[in-house]
Amino acid sequence: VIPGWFSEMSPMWPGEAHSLKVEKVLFQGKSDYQDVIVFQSATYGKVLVLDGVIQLTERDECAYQEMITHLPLCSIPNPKKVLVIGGGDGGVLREVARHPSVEHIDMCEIDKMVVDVSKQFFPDVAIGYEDPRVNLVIGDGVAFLKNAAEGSYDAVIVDSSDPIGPAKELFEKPFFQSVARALRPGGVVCTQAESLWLHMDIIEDIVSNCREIFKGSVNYAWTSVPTYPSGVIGFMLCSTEGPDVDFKHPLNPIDESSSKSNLPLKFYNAEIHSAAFCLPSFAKKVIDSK
Ligand code: AAT
Repeated sequence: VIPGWFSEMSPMWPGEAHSLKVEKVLFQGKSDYQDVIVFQSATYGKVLVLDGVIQLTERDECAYQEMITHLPLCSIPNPKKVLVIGGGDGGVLREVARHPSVEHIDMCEIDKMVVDVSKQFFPDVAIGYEDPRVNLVIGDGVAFLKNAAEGSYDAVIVDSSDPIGPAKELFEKPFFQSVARALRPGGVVCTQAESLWLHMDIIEDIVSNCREIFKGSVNYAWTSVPTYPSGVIGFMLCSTEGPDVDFKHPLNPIDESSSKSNLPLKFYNAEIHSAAFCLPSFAKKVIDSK
């Protein structure tokens, strides 16, 4: 460990550790679920760390939050009711709020400390909480979905941490089954689905579970996030049986002129949406064969 630097170490990426120079530690706490740290970095703005793992930096959070939100919501006409699991920083809420068709957003985050710390240190991210359509529930996403009314959501976005710690069950088959149950016919889900470079085994499992459960379409997409392990992160995008969803050809573009916030998109556009589904050959072989 180099003094003055944060190194991201985990058994999920053994033998490597991306490091950021720390200017100042702004917050350190322990919640009921995890260790929470916020620090000012030299080159990526403020950084939120849970159990030693980077959740977001101010500089590159757009690449993740915009993609995990707009890949599903721009793929269906008129999304009205949306559920977000995790995402306590509020960034996904900020992005969902760009869609004028949305009438109601439920959000279930397990850790209230993440919500409070984000409001205090990441106002440009936590701005998502100011939207009047948001209903925040503090609780476990697994339990929330078990109790959700059948067929009630147009889209579910699972902005979850890695499968070590409180998010473990969010990567397992019963969870995907309850997501499918909560979606309307032709509804869509987008889940955080780890790195092509590091986690092909996890991705294989998710893909085979999803092919059994989701009778619409099942796709993997990815984006570039320099401060996530290996610099990339992927998403599992699935739809339930019903009206066809062609994720690769978005039909519901964001009309930035109608957006309530004046903030322009930094990363997402229609071209990068389609491109996100192009996979390197080594991954295509595995994912297509599942
Ligand atoms: N948008 C920032 C990126 C994240 S945040 C993941 C969130 O999921 C955290 O706030 C965490 O508290 C929450 N969470 C974890 N488990 C559960 C659960 N069971 N129910 C509800 N919320 C949960 C993801 C970063 C990805 C990092 C990649 N290495």
